[in-house]
Amino acid sequence: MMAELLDVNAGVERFAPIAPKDWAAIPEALRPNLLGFTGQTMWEGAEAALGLDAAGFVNKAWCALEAHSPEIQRRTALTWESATGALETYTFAQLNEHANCVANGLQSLGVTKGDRVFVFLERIPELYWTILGILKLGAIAGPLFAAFGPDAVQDRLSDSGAVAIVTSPVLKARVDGVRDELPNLKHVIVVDHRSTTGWQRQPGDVSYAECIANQSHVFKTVHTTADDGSVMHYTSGTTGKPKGALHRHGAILSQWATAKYVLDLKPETDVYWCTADPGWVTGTAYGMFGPWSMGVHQLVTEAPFNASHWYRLIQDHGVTVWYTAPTAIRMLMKAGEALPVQYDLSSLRHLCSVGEPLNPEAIVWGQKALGHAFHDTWWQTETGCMHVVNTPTMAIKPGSMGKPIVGIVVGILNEQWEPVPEGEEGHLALRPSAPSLFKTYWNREEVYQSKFQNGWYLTGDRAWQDADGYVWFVGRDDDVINTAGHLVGPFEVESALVEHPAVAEAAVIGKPCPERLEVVKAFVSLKTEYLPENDEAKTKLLNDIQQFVRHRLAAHAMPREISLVDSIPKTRSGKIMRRLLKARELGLPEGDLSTLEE
Ligand code: 6R9
Repeated sequence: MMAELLDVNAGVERFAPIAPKDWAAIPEALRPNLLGFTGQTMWEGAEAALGLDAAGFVNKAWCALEAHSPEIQRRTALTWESATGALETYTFAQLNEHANCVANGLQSLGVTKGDRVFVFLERIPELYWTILGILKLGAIAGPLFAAFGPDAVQDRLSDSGAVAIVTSPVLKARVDGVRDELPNLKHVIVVDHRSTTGWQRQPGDVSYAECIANQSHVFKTVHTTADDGSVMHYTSGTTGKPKGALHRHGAILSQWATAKYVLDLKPETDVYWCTADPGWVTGTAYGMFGPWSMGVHQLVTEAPFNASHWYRLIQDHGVTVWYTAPTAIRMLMKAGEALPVQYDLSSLRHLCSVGEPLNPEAIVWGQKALGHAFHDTWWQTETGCMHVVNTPTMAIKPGSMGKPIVGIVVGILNEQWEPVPEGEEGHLALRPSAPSLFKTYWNREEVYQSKFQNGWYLTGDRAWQDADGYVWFVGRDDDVINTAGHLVGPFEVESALVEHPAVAEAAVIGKPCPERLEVVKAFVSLKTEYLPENDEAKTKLLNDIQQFVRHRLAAHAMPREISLVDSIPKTRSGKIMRRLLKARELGLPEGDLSTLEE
C-alpha cells in the first residue's frame, strides 16, 4: 500500500539499469576498487588519512580545518554568494581563524566542554565558522534552520538546556519572544556586523562584533574523543516533540570516507556544492565536515531555490560535484529542458541525491539534460552518514537506493525483528557499526534504546532487497511526513494547531504530492463558538489557522490543506487514528477498525 502511495517504484521496469561511464571497458575484477578503495569497512584508513594520533584525540572541526597540509590550508575552502550576489572567499586557514575567534569568545563568556550552543542564522559564512568554533571548544553545536518560528526554537533550546545562541538581528525577535521560558539561556550573541537592521539590546545580549570579532585568532582545540558529543540535530518522530539526535566527534571517520568514496571528492580539482542548509543533517555532514575534512572547496549560496540561478551558479563557479535533493530535481525538471541548454554546465562530473525517494524519471532526466545520472544515497539524521548508496562505479538500477556501503549490513525484518526472505518487504534495519551512528536522543534514552532490537538498529523505513543486494525504498514505517525532504512530525503540527483559539482537536497526515513527495494535511474540529457562519468566514478562519502554524513552527510544517471535521477518529485508548484519516483521504481500504472509539 505504501509503495502505491509514494509511487516510488512504479514503472521501474521501463528503465534499463544505467551503467557507469566506460563501464564495459573496465575489467570486472577492478570494478569494486575503482576509487582506490580496498578496506573491510569504508571508514578503514580514515584515522590515518586524517592524521589522528593514538592518544584518542578526535575533533570534527579540527579534522575539517587543521588536519590539512600547509598547501591545502592556503587553498579556498569556501566560496559564498550572498542573496544579493556579492562574493566572499575563505581559505581553510582563514576559516580556522574565524572559528578560533568564536571559540575564544564563547570561552570568555564561560561556555565550556559539553555545553549546548545553538546557531540560528541565515546561510552566511558566520553560520559555518560558528558551528566549527563551538566544536573546537568541545561544546555541542545545535544548528537551527532559519525558517523556524518561535515555538520550534523554544522546543529545541528548552529540551537541550542550551546556554547560548548565536543569531542575527532579524531572527533574534523569534528568540526574544520565548526567552522567559528558557531559564538556562544565558547569552544571545547577535551577528550584527553584516546588517543595517538595528537591534534592541536586552540583558544577556552580546554583540558578535564586540565579543567575538576582536578575539585572538589562535585557539588550541579542546581535547575531545571519538565518543564525545559534537553536533545535535532535532528530528521528528510520530510521538512527542522532535528529539535531539546527538552525533559523536567520531562520526567524522565515516563522513570523510563517504565523501571520498561515494561523493568521489578530489581536493585538487573539485568545486563541490551541497544544496542542503546546515539546519538539517545533510548540510553539516556533507555541507561541512565530510568535504572539508577531504580538503575540498565548497560553494554556498544564501539565496533560496531558483532554477536559472542554480544553473548560473554551476556555470560561474565551475561546480564539478553536486549533492542535492529530489524535490529540487523535480523543480528543475519542471523548469524545462530548454533552460539548462542556455548555460555551460560542462564542469559537472558527478551528481548525487538524498532525502526522499529519487524517481527513475529524475535519474533519466539528469542523464539527458545535464549529461550525468543522479546517484541516490539513503541515510538519516540518526545514521550520521550515507548508508545505502550508488557509488560512481556501480550500475544504477533506477528506483533503487543502491547498496549498503562496505562495512554496513542491512536487514529487512519481519515483526519479530528477524530477516525476511530475499525480495520480501519489511522493516529496514542496520547492524549498528558505523562510527557516525548517533550517540543518543537528548533526554530520551528510552526512545533511543527502543530503536535497537535483536542486534539491529531500526530505521523507521520500509524496504526490500533484491538478489543483487540493491535496496528498494517502500515508505515510512510510521506517520512521519516527508515534505520536500524535510521530516515533519504530526504531533508537533497538531500541538501547534490546538493552540489556535478556534481549534478543539486536530490530526495531521502526509498527503502525496507530485512535486514535494508529501504535503502536510490537517483535519480540525472547531469549538462551537468559532463555527463559521458562511463560506467567506470559513476561508478566513482556515487561512488564519494556516498562518498561525506557519509563524509558530515553520513554513514547511504549515498544513497546505485543512479539512473541517466534526470529530477526530481515535482508538479506544485515545490515540489519533492518522492511518484511517489517510486511507479515507486517498480512497483506500480503511483496514482494521476494531480499536476505533465508539
Ligand atoms: C539525510 C536525511 C531521513 C529519512 C529516511 C527516509 C527519507 C532519506 C532517502 C529517503 C528514500 C532516499 N530518505 N534519503 N527516502 N530514498 N534516498 O534526509 O535525514 O532528515 O533524518 O531524513 O528521509 O524516510 O528515514 P533525515
